[in-house]
Amino acid sequence: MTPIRDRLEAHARGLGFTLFGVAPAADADGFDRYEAWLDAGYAGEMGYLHDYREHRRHPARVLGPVKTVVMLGFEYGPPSPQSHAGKVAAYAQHADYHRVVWDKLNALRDWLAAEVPGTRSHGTCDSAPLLERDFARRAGLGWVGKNTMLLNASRGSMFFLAGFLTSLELPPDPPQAAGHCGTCTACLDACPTDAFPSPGVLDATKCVSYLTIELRGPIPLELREAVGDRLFGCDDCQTVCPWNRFASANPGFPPRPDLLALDPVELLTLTREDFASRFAGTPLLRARRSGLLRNACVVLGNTAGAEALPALRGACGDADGVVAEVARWAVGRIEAR
Ligand code: B12
Ligand code: SF4
Ligand code: SF4
Repeated sequence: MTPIRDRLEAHARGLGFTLFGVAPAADADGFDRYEAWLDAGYAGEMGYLHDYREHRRHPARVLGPVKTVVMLGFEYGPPSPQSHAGKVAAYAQHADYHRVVWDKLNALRDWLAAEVPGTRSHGTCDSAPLLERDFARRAGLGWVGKNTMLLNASRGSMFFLAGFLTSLELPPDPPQAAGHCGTCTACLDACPTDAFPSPGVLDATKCVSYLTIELRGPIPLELREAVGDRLFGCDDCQTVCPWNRFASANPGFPPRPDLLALDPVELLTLTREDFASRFAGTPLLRARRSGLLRNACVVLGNTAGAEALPALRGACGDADGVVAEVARWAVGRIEAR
């Protein structure tokens, strides 16, 4: 009979995970790096990374009887073209991946429990304190590039990672021993905000992804211009990476046409209720109305002409102080042009 490891891999691939590797449930190799990164202040306001800090040392803090950490990759592929200014990062042009990936992880858990009764398993994708890139490297899925992405030599980096922790003992795959960045520095050179203090280390407080998605409150003045036309997230350190010539779209996870046609001027007219219904089931909800309208003002301040002024002047009176302040900044920028 085919070994359970291979049957599990076949089942995971059938569910749409194109990358599969097995790591032992051991201390995270990168835990010291993680602590140093937090202590340097690079996590900014992402308090959840400080909470349960110690839990990331060993996966047993997530699932007590864990013996094996299976790491999986689910591709979202390169960005699709959009009809207006205001780029949405490739991963966010689709339905919210969390629900999609969690459903697949639950299906994998149920399948394994039926195959090997008594097994306990728990799947996670951003939902548990697990250093996902660290375990992915350990499971042989790829190396950590100078842009800090987990990169695979046949698939690039445009995929989500998920961890499947199980009490079943499986033979581990060899860890990825070496990186394949060589002398390349394309990602470091392309970063619009110069967010890498050194290769392989990201100061999240400068990263456009953090500034447009995670940060509540105003984007620091000195970084607004560099945000450019990025409305939600950023892909620059991935799109310039030569390994992403191998990144491919996932027919099982198509982009949502409405997210490819977002108009930052129109976004400024969204009420709280409109925002909730318009973006239900999408990753953009994470920025909340305040964050998304703030970002729309920054994009318009950087790219638009006088045609955006009426909407921006309307936003100057927004009850949300963050939106109102950035709208005034954008009006000033357009008038100065
Ligand atoms: C916080 C976070 C962010 C922060 C900080 C990102 C960062 N680079 O640290 C912000 C908001 C900026 C961010 C942005 C993005 N993110 Co994010 N993010 C996370 C999250 C929740 C935690 C990451 C973390 O702990 N960072 C702290 C640093 C220190 O840890 P780390 O990056 O994981 O790196 C570890 C290893 O690489 C290891 N390591 C590195 N080199 C080496 C070498 C050796 C020898 C060893 C032993 C270990 C080692 O050390 C580190 C500590 O363990 C993870 C999900 C998760 N649970 O892991 C998603 C995650 C990393 N993000 C993801 C994505 C898709 C993105 C974006 C592409 C989204 C976008 N388009 O806007 C950008 C990419 C920006 C970038 N260049 O990283 C994916 C990445 C998939 C992949 N292929 O790598 C993840 C895994 C989410 C998921 N479930 O798929 N993100
Ligand atoms: S996602 Fe954009 S801003 Fe963030 S590190 Fe990469 S290139 Fe820089
Ligand atoms: S762009 Fe070059 S240096 Fe950066 S991750 Fe890709 S191969 Fe490595």
